Amino acid sequence: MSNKGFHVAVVGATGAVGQQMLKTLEERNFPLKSLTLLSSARSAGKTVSFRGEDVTVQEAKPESFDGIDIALFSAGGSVSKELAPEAAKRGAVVIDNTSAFRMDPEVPLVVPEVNKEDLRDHKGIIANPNCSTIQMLVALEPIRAAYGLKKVIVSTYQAVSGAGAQAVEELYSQTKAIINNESFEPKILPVGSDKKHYQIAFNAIPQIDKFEDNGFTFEEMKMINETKKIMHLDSLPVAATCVRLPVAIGHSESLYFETEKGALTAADIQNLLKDAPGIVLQDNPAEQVYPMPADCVGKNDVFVGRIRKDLDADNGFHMWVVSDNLLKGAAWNSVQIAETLIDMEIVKEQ
Ligand code: NAP
Ligand code: 12T
Repeated sequence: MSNKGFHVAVVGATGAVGQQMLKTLEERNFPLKSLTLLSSARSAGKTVSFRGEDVTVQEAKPESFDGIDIALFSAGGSVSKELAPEAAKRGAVVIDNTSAFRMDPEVPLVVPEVNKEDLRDHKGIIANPNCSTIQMLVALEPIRAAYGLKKVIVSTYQAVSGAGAQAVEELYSQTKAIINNESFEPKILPVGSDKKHYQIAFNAIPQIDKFEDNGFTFEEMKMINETKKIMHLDSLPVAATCVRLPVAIGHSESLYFETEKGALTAADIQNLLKDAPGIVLQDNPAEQVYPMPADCVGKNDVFVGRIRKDLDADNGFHMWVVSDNLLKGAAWNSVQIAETLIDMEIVKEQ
């Protein structure tokens, strides 16, 4: 650690997202005065390697946040509801990865490529959007800014790591059991279900998170409501269908959108996205070039391809958007928010 920088805490440091947060802080050479790793009592006392040193994980308590400048939360909604206000009260800026505060009007919900100016309004807690929302909005924002958006329809193909380390373990163990002709009992997926669990290996489950009364799942409603909030477009029509696939890492999305401006071609959209921040364009059907989750693992970018004009609807386009759900979808977007707070001098060194 150094004399310059910030006192940072990571809550949920032993989890699938927390581990990627630590890797991202290392890779970005984040300016750290100290690093506090927090978890539940289960993992307290374990050591985790950071920059070649062993750091002991501690049980998260309100007092854990005394003296902390920036707290990255990724330990589930109930932990955030209880401890994020405690951290904020002690002067930390909280960047929360759960859905606990995302729709709170007092809490900025931020994708830096889209709405970093909203960070200036924070009151101690900033929310990191849902993973599927983030990658969709990185791809849509340049189109909104240049041509306006009239409508968005998205279908997702989501990786199991979005549902935590236990869900990844379930995919591996079920795959092995099926190959070896052994019996197994689904226990984790779909998340949000307290009634039934289904096979994920060699399957596709059209439920992520619990069902709402309107027939949409909570994951689908997160994509719909968060998009309107982040883009400041309360009346933009958005619809989503979220599906879990037996992929370990990397969410894919089939996106349909209509622009306000007419007479555009697929080339216009490609030209816009090829130089846009946070995007890598991989779009060359002649060479079978398009994004796939296996290629995006470990990368911070959002990959876009298969851009084509709809055959019937005026101003309608289709595209395919892929990103590492644990990085831009979670850990990297959170650390990027922290870096942006420092760049914009919203958080200053003491
Ligand atoms: P995970 O692999 O299951 O890890 C959960 C982490 O939370 C572990 O470090 C665990 O510590 C800790 N934890 C659990 N209960 C706790 C408690 N009472 N007090 C303190 N720490 C506690 O899950 P994950 O995939 O990393 O996801 C964690 C959370 O991040 C999710 O619940 C979700 O809210 C959020 N998330 C957001 C996105 C997004 O779209 N932006 C994506 C994925 C996840 P132990 O080792 O002690 O159990
Ligand atoms: N249950 O919005 O299961 O924090 O993939 C993100 C992903 C919750 C969230 C998942 C989830 C979130 C999942």
